[in-house]
Amino acid sequence: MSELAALIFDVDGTLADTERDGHRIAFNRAFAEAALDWHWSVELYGKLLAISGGKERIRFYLQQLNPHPHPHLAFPGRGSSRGWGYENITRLRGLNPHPHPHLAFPGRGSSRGWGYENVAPLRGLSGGDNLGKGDSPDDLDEFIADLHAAKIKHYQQLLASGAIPLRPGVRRLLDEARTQAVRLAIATTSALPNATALLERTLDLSWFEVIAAGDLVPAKKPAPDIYEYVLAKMGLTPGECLVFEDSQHGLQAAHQAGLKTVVTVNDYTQDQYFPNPILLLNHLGEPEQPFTVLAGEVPDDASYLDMALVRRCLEGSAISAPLQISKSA
Ligand code: XBP
Ligand code: MG
Repeated sequence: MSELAALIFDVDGTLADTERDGHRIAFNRAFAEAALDWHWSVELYGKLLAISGGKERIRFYLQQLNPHPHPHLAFPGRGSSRGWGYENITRLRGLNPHPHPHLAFPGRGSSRGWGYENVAPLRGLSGGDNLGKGDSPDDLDEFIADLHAAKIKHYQQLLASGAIPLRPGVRRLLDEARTQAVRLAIATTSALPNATALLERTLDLSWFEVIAAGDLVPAKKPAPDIYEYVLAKMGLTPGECLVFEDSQHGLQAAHQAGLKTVVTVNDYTQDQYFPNPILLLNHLGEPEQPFTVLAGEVPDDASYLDMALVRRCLEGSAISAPLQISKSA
């Protein structure tokens, strides 16, 4: 059996509840700033979280929900309607007046497919009203990149205002790990500036030996790539590490990389299906704020996750039966 060498943490939803009151608000502010009349409600955003990555999420929204655009996509210095601006989206809307009624969330491959392969059939239908010069998948990429850059700025402003605290037990566990010289790393789907901004604001960047984030790997969670990257960078085997995640995608990514995982659910993930986590908790717990164990085994007197329990988790095998947790759990 391997000795514990490192803890690897997901960021969003695990270190802090960043999604509903952080990323979501930042997306909406970026949309408003770009004069788009898009709004991601708490409920809709919960569904959109099935798509990993902010840029990918915007692309999916454009592709699958065919949103009602505002006449101006105003990015300073870019012109008001360049490339994938109003006229193009309007054209697509006109041709497809009944947007997809459901959020079907197809597999990762197909959710990437906005661009010429989708536009081409519509061009045919438009009776020769071809898309203009400069309308290419590259233009859409640029549009999404601009929108996402604006979102990053708003997210960082939210963090700077102190709007997003750490979840219970996170700071305590990290402190304890550091006193025991257990190495620390981050594996997140979020863009690097967003991850580092949260760490700087709430913890200390220098505590983390590796911060693997965003586009560093081509395939985001649930693909295992980000975890495989961290393991390679640290020169560790999966058996020497314990992962902390909050979502099904995260658990899948870690499992596929062969890593044992503790899951701490939150409002957005509490109804997800978690096959075989080592431990499923509502949060890591504090001496004065005990955790609730949703699946897995802990000693009778354990009320929060400390390093002794972390080591026990690494020794244990995953719980045997896949569990579906319920809201009341
Ligand atoms: C979090 C995500 C991210 C954030 C937005 O995944 O899915 O997409 O919602 O991040 P994880 P960016 O919990 O694995 O970190 O806008 O920075 O991409
Ligand atoms: Mg997460």
